[in-house]
Amino acid sequence: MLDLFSRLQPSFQLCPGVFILREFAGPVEQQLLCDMETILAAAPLRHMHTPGGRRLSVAMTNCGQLGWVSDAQGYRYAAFDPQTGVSWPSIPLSFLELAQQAAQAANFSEFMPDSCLINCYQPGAKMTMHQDKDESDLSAPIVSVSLGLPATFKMGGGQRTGPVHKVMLSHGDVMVWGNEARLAYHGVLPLKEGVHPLVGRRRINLTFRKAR
Ligand code: MD6
Ligand code: FE
Repeated sequence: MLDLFSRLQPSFQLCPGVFILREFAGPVEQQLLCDMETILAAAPLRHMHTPGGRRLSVAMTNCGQLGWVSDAQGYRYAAFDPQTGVSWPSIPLSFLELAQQAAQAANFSEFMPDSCLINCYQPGAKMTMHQDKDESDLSAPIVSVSLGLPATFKMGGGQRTGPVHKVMLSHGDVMVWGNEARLAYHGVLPLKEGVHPLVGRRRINLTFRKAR
C-alpha cells in the first residue's frame, strides 16, 4: 500500500545543508513528552537573560553533559545548571535515538550530541535572528525537534539582515542542518495563540548539538 499521507507532506531540503523531515518524531511523541517532564522536574524551565540584561521570552533548560546558558557573564556551555548547581539531567534514550536517526536520514553519520537545549514558547514568545556558534565542532550537524503549536521559522544567510526563507514547523517535524548552513542566521516569529491537543498552549523545541 502506498503511504499517501507521508507523500502529502514530503521531507525536503529547505536550502543547502538544511533538511526538514516532516512528522519524523510522530511515532515517539508520547515518549518524548514523558521523558521531557522528567527532565523539567530536575532542571526547571527558566527565562535566562542576555549578557545585556534582556529577559528571553523563550523559557529554557537543558539535558546532556553540557547545557547552553546565557547570563551577565555571556553565552556559553556549562556542565552544571547555574540554578541548581548540579549536573544537567542526561539525555534520555528516546531523545538520543531520535536525534541520531534524523541525522542519519539527512546523511550525517554518527551524530553524537552531548547537549540538548529545551526551548519552551508560550504565545507571543519569539527568538530573534542569531547564529549558533558557541559549539567547538562546527562539522557536526544540529538536530532540532518541534512539538506542540506550530511556529514560523526564519532561515537567513551569513548576515543578520537580508532575505529569509520562512518555513512552518509543526508538531513532530524535525530539522537537520549542517555544512554550508551551519552558521546561517535564523530565528522564530512570535508564537500564535492556540492549544495543541497533546502539548497544550505552548511550543517545545529540542535542539541537539555536539557542543564539545
Ligand atoms: C527553535 N531553534 O526552533 C529555535 N538553532 O525554537 C534554533 O534556534 C535552532 O532549530 C540551531 C539549529 C536548529 C534550530
Ligand atoms: Fe539557533
